[in-house]
Amino acid sequence: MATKGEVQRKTSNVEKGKCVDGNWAAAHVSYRTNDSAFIFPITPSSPMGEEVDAWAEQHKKNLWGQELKVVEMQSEGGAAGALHGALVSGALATTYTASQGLLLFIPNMYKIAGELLPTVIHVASRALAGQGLSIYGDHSDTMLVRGCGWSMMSSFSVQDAHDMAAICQVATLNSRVPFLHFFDGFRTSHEVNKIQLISDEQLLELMPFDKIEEHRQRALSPMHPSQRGTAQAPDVFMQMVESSNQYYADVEGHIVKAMGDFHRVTGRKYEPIEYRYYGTTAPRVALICMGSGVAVIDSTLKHLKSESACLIGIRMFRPWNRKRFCDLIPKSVTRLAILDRTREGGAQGEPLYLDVCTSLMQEGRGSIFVAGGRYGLGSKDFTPRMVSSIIQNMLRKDTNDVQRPFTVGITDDVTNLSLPLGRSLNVLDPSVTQCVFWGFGSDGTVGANKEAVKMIGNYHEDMEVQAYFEYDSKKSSGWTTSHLRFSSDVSIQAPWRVEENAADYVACHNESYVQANKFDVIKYLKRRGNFFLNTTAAAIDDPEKRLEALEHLVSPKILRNIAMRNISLYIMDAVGLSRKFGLAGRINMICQVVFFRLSNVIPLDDAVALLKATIVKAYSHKGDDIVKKNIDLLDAVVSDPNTLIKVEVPARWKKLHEHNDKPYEDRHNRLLDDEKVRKFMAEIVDPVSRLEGDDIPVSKFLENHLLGGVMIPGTTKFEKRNPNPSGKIPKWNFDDCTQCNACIFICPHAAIRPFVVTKDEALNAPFPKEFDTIKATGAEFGGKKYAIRVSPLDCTGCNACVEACPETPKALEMQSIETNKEANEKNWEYAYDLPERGDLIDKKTVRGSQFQTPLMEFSGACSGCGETPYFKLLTQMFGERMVIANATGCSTIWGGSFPSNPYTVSKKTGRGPAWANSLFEDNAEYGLGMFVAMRHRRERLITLVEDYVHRMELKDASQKTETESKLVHYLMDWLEIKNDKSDKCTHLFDKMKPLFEKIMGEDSTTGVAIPLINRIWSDRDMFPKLSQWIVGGDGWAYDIGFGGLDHVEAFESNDVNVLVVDTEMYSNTGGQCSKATPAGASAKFAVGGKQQRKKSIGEIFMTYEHVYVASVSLANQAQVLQAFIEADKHDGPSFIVAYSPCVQQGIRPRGLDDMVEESRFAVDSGYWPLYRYNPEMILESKNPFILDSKKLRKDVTSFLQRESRFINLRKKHPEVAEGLIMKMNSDVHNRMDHLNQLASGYKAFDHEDDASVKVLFASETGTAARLARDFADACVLSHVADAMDDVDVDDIDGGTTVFFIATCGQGAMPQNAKAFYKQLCARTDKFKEGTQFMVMGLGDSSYYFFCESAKLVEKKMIELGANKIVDLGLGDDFAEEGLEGGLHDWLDDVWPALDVPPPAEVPHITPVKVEYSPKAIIKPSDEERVLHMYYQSDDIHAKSIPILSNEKMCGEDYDRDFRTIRLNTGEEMPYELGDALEIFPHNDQDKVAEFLHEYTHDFDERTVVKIHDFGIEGEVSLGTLFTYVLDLFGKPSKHFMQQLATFETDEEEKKTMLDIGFLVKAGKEAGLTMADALIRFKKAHPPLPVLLAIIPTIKPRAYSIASAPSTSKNITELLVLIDSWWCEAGTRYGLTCDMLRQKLCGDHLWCRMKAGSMDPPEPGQPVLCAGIGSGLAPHMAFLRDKVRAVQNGEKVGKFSLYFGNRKKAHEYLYQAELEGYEKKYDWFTLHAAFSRDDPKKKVYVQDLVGKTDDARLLLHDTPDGMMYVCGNRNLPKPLQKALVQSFSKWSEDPKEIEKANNAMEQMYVKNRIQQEVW
Ligand SMILES: Cc1ncc(C[n+]2csc(CCOP(=O)(O)OP(=O)(O)O)c2C)c(N)n1
Ligand code: SF4
Ligand code: SF4
Ligand code: SF4
Repeated sequence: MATKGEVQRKTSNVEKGKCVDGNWAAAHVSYRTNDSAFIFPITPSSPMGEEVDAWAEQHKKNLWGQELKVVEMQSEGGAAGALHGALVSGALATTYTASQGLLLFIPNMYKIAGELLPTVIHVASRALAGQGLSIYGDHSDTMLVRGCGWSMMSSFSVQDAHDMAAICQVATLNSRVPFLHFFDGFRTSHEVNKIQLISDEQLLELMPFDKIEEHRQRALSPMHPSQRGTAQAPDVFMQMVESSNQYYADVEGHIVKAMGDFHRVTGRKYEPIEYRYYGTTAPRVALICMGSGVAVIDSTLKHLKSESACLIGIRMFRPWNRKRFCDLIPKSVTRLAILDRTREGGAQGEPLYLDVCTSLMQEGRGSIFVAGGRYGLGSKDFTPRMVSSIIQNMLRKDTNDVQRPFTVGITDDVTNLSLPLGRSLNVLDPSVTQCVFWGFGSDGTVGANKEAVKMIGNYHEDMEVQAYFEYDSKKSSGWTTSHLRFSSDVSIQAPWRVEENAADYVACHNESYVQANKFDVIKYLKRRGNFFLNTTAAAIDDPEKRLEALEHLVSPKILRNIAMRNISLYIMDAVGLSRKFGLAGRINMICQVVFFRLSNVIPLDDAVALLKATIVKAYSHKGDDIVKKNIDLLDAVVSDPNTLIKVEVPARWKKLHEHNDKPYEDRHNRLLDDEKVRKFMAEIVDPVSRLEGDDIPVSKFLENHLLGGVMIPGTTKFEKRNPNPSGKIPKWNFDDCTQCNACIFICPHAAIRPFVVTKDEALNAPFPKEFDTIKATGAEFGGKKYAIRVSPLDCTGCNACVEACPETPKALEMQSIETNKEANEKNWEYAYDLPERGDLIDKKTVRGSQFQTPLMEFSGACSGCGETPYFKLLTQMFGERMVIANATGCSTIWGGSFPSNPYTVSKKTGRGPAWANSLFEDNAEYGLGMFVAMRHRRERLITLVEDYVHRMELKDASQKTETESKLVHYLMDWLEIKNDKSDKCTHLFDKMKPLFEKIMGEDSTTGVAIPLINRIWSDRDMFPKLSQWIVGGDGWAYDIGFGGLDHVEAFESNDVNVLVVDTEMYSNTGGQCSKATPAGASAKFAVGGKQQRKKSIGEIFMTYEHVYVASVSLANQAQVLQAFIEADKHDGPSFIVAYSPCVQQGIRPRGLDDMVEESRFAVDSGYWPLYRYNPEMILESKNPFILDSKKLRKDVTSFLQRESRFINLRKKHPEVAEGLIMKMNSDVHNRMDHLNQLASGYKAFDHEDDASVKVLFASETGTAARLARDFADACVLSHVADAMDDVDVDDIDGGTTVFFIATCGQGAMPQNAKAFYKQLCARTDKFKEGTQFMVMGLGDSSYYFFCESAKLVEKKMIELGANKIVDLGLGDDFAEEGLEGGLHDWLDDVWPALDVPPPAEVPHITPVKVEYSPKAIIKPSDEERVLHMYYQSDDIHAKSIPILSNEKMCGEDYDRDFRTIRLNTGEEMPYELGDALEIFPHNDQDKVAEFLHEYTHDFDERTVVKIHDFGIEGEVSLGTLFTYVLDLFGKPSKHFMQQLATFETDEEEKKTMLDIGFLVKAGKEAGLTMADALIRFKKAHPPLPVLLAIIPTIKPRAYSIASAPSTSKNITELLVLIDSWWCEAGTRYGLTCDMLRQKLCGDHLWCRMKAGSMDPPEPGQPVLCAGIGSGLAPHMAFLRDKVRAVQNGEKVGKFSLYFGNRKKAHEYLYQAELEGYEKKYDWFTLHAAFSRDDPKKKVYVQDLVGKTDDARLLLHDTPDGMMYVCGNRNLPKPLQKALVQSFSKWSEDPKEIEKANNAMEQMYVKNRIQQEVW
């Protein structure tokens, strides 16, 4: 054992001491003594591979003058095979590995040993994944390979790791037996220590060159051919195995000799087994141990000068020499404690224990009492105190009292194996200075400490140093601790953390750690020690105020301890200082100055000089400016003693109450309503998060049901760890927000969310003023408000949301977290608890998806991580029915680090993603296993359900309970929809669940079915249609897991979805190269730049043809969403590869703050193409490949310049980089050409000529793109549709172009058309003759800027001389028939204009699934149930509401019928001011019966059918279906006629049907309905399933509400015009009107509440309302609300009402009420206009607006005045004119008019004019 004092370290023949860690030490020898290394990253051994790779790149030479050939393999399995191959070919080869990696070596380890191939592999020993994954150290991996036939040598320290590497190398060459050299992962591999290095000359002196020669001569060679690895029969195999025995017998001799030679050359002496005893008499107890534990025991015994205990340290574990071992046990020893750092469940003892026991038996020492113990699993700290407790245990008088087996380091209160710990024990020499530093992940503390240790160690020869670092499992922004020790007197052998009360100096670089409920940072500090705190309190000049600030900040417990223990407290505002010098956040250097000043380890001046040198070295590559700033800052801190303040600790701190930190459950009371969660948080999470997890006893893990590594979901929401070094969070500027939710989509931490809230909820917020809301757009959100809120304590300040906001100006900006801090925190908590409302909206749009609560939130990923947004979206889309198999990688660390679980459950249902990780290499197989098992279980469930249903159907009604009948119904429904990939099955199960429970809980009439029910129940988890996801990083998918992944994708029946988050490197292990790393990038293991291009993995899977493949990026949110939906829908395997910006890529200049921009650059430059390959399209005879990013908009070098991984290579090796970048450039172009060819698809190949019509789209949400693609498919002159930005304006010159253009927000151009439009505007040259075009615009007519983008493009095209061949098409989202209505009309003109036939294909009809039921009649109650099911289905959500009154307003005989209808909507259907009520009408039953009788003899209104559509699952009569569901008496559309015509055989009749003239005429003359058309063209006679498909369903009609909820909460008043029209056959009524005019008080209506399209005014706002006819309704509501406000004493703004109707005498609606208000209130002005009173002088509303001043005064001159317009479509235009008149004061000056016009337009832009028109 090489310890100072006893080892002759300072011989003349050694290099100077060097501060290195264990990995470096082993790698340093290994590099020089090998030819090649086959590597693969795994913690904690990866740094060995990284070091040797870096040295090779620097052209360092091995002993033979060559560079080590370093080859990274795809897995350790691969590395093992390659190692074997290299060895057999005569190389000196090696590898570095650990843990799971070592397990993958096992088969080859047997081979290598069997073939007696000499090698030394180096293992940083680590735990194996079992119930959980641990990257930390123990001997589980090495002990598992002890049977492979390798010699195994253990190192105890960093010096050993270096020396043993050399000794093993010599011994293996001499013995031919392969060697495994191991040292403790992290404890030794990452501990920095000062060691003596062996020089090249010394190594050369040791190397047995003759043996190397022999090894080479034994190699495979055609010069002397031989054969290896033959198959052997039983006759010879055993003898061959036994033939190598002698070699094993000789190994020990070779080791001893190598150690002897090593001693001779270096002066350091080692033994295969080491004996230590520091007493003077004779020991009674011996402790047996391997690894760093030996050093702990040794230090303890030395300190105790123990008389009773000695130590036997095993260095040579294999071969095991029992004689050597037993001979070392003194005769006096009667008891042995054997310490294993591994656990073998179920074995009678661990490996070392077993070897010792058999040795004692065989050497005649069986009388010795033996106890086995376990310690230090997964890097549990092993300390002198534990050693002492082991000795105590062994010295118990009676052996029966000795605990055996035993454990140390934990409290095992279940099996009671653990030993109690005695008092703490400081075994270190007093000369050792101990220091602890608390840092914040990535703040540079750890790096600075590493530098400091080296600086100190190198300062003078005698200075000994040691450093050890700890981190939490967060990917960044977690805590770090650095444990440093220094001594100039003694060597430091102390492989354990600095212990409590032992440190001389503690520094806390993050002030949040000292707050209450955080860490006990000063527990390490000894009495009178120095404590340094970096805090903003230090910036306060007034000492008393400073103290107050400290008292406010620091936990009373810490303050009290400081005072009680006479600790010297120093503070400095390092953050403020660094900011002053333009180095925000870079505090590490100045904190180092404080350390040197207070610790006195070396003179301050010298330290500062050294620090400056470090600065130059570290920051030179960032430019002189940065170096200067750092040095200036350093000088400022050194020269100004006031920067560091010594705090006069007040006596009052002694009296502070120590225990006033709140327990966890109090702090999180709001969230902890589940007892199980509460207990888990209090007993497990709380101590772990305070870093007191070591103290949790075993029982607590069992009590919390964590056995087997199970963890409860959703715990990250409790952490609130404020992971935000920038101190900034986004602020929402709601005025500029269009509610697109792009910001929500991108947030990596789910820390920003949209909330849909009621007005009351907004008002009840803890800080209502700060709870900004705007009216939620979209009819789904009836009366609700939209609010964006940010969680200040979860936001990482990454800026991604701001960047993603498409508006100009942005509707989000970063602001200090301190602004409105409390309000923001409280309002977030409040909003977080509000009801989830995602189910109100279709989640298949980007906007809709983001209203779904993410079921993955607040993960531990780096700020701005590009992986997490994809996972979050997955949970939003499929979260309640998804199962995830996650390959080991970053996503398992941020996604599953105990006890932080970001995967959570829905508050509403308790359901959420089920997540599990197996390993790195087997994830695809693991996920497939899950899928196969679940499919199998589901098939069983289906059989059981079918059996049950069948049995129950055989029974008559009297034999079944009502519950059973109901359940059977539901089960039948489920059987029908069981394969529907949505939440439908889950919802159906929710309905069945109580029925199951009831049946199982009560005596059933059908006893026989009960066992069946129980069996079904036991598989109930299979009722939902699960979505299996297999996810992981590129390292998994491209490399180690590729074989498995390929196998899973290869089979069509594997309905699994794969998501690969491609960071283009192994991010989790620190950024090593994978096959996804592109050529030209430098990464670890490829520091010299990767030479090969990355594999196009998507294309590989496309070759199977049945795999859905997509390549996606966050740059195009709609495409990501579409790919996810398509992948899930695809019946077969899917594969999505997603570009994921990562901190390891070194994005410049702002790191991951630029994540969105980075993604855009990657796509725009073609670096990351976006595409989808959907096999389902083949079935529709369409090209399955769609290239979603066609055009290269940027040069690829513009992307490469943004990332360090490319830039660094350029700096280091410009010529290499140049070549690689050129290669990348040509790769990108070739790939895009190739993808473009695929996208042109077979349509292009079918036609020799190029397409003569170009189809282009501008699409924000994907709708315009979809319509354009459908058009391109249908049009024989076009091939494909492209985004406008994917072509140049020149490309359309001279040709025909068809545009599909959407408009977003207030008239903005969609993202993917902006560049094209810019080009168009910049163009001055006219288009060539023959350039022609047409535009289909898509928009929402409730916006002023309806189809604005389309209009702009059309205008520009015309200006540039292009010929418009079809008028602008207007697809209106707001229209009843939706976009399609306008589209169909437009298409009618398009086909003739292009001179092509309309698409020949038959309109697509999907028949409704319907079958005739054997039942002759259906019970009315069953009909009722079905109707309820229909109206309450997901798509409808209506309620049955009673009518309170239905009164005519205009007198009985007046020809127009205005009515007020009052409904008792009650509490169940609350409404907001300005809402509308939608009423579902139904047909007349008699008319329906009449129609059916006339239509067919095959069925009539009584016929019972089973149906699975329209949200109905079950049996229903056709009478009911045609009466309530189908709009049989609606006007037939052209589309309906086209569909009907497909069933017509008579060509003449068909022609008539398709003749639009016929439709118009028949409508006019007879008010043609669909029923009429079906009878008229009776011969077409579509069968029932088609009939049900082509007749549209009845749509509700919306009526504005005239009452105000503030005065009439439960009663809703409608103002309705019973509209009728005349045709030649007589008066016709609209369906709803017809129904309403007949409804009486007490009748019920099916209704649902809908948001009005206008955002109601606040009482104080000035308002101008203009309405005609029933358009008065919302104005009445606003007015009534104002009146209520006045009655409540509120101040109200002016209200001016302009109302118009036909005749004053009859149609002055609400006349008395309005005139009453006018008289009473001076703030109210009434203007009424009647158009038919005087035929010569028609007065309209707009006339009055134009003539009066109100508009100018209330709107133009008052900044917050609002205008509301309600009436028919003809109203807004003349009103706009009237506004301009009023605004310009009737001026005729064009300038004034233009000004007024602009003011009016601005009002629209700012949403100050709102309208509801029909
Ligand atoms: C057999 C095995 N070898 C190595 C490792 C170490 N390891 C864990 S995660 C990882 C890299 C993961 O990279 P990638 O799949 O790209 O995912 P990312 O971390 O980038 O998300 C490695 C090498 C392991 N866990 N198991
Ligand atoms: S700054 Fe980053 S973490 Fe914070 S809300 Fe925005 S996207 Fe989310
Ligand atoms: S407009 Fe900006 S702030 Fe508003 S939802 Fe969209 S991205 Fe978010
Ligand atoms: S993928 Fe990159 S950015 Fe994301 S957590 Fe891992 S290292 Fe951090």
